[in-house]
Amino acid sequence: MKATAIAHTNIALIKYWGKRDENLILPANSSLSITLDKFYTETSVEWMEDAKNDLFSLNGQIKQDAKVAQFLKILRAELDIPYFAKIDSVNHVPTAAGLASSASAFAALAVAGSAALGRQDDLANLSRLARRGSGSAARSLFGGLSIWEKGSRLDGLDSYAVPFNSPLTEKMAVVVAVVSDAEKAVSSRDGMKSTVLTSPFFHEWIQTAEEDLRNIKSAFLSGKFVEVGEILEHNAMKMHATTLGAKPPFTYFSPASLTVMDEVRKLRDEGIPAYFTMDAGPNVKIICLRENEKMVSSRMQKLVKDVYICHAGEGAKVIQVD
Ligand code: 2P0
Repeated sequence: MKATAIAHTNIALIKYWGKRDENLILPANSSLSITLDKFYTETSVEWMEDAKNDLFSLNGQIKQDAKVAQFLKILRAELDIPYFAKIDSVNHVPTAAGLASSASAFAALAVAGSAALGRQDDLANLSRLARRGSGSAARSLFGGLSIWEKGSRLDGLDSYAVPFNSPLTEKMAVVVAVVSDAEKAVSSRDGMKSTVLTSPFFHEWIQTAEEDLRNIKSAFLSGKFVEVGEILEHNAMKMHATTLGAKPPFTYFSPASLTVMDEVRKLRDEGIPAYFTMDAGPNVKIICLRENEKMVSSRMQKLVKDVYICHAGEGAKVIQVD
């Protein structure tokens, strides 16, 4: 009754920002992401017939984590199992990368939790399960590009991710410019909630995000990188604009994020197609073609401390069953 799984982090190119159901973690809009090859979480789950409580360790240290505790309750209900679990999780995400790991964490936990019961859940089901831990985790089930369909059902059964193929997937690089590894002041969960409740821009964000998704899919299918880049950058900036309209207003931009964005614009002026995106923190991810990744990375190294070059990574998988 023990299994180990790995899942990689992902970066959204069309962002998930806002829930239509907080409890079931159902998004207000569909999103599209690329799974990264460099950063992943490895998690083993052992369901223990005699245990009186769950035991969770992260990077070798026992931790109390409310989101993990809640997710284990959901796993027990969904997988129909009465036992508590022993969970050992290791994040292969350098702390200095300042990248959120909840996507890889809950994807790995869902996959290992199911495999430890000897179940053969399909990927859609595992994606649905992972979503209950953290929305973006639904997308980490798949390698390359993945689309999390928002679905329309109240019970969320049609809200899960599916893989999406493009001739660009293997040609692209994601250069992560680490501006800061500090804990974010406003968590994505709280930030999203406040935006939904108070930002007058939220409605427009949702309307245009669906349009962005349609357009980026078509650009990806026809292999038009510049179009992909323009859409993803605009989409990210619109997401961040909603936070300035929230009450109280907040932003994930830091002065250094803006400096990095300026440098990306300069690269474009010089003829290098490179585009930026940002998540619920100050680090900037630059999407470019592999052929330009070294140039982009060396320009970023002059501005920030840490830079990582990533490519499309693989989907979540079971690596051991004991
Ligand atoms: C995304 N983010 O699409 C967006 C863009 C951050 C900015 O998904 O509340 O940790 O656990 O569902 O998945 C981060 O939010 O939030 C996120 P919950 P999650 O990647």
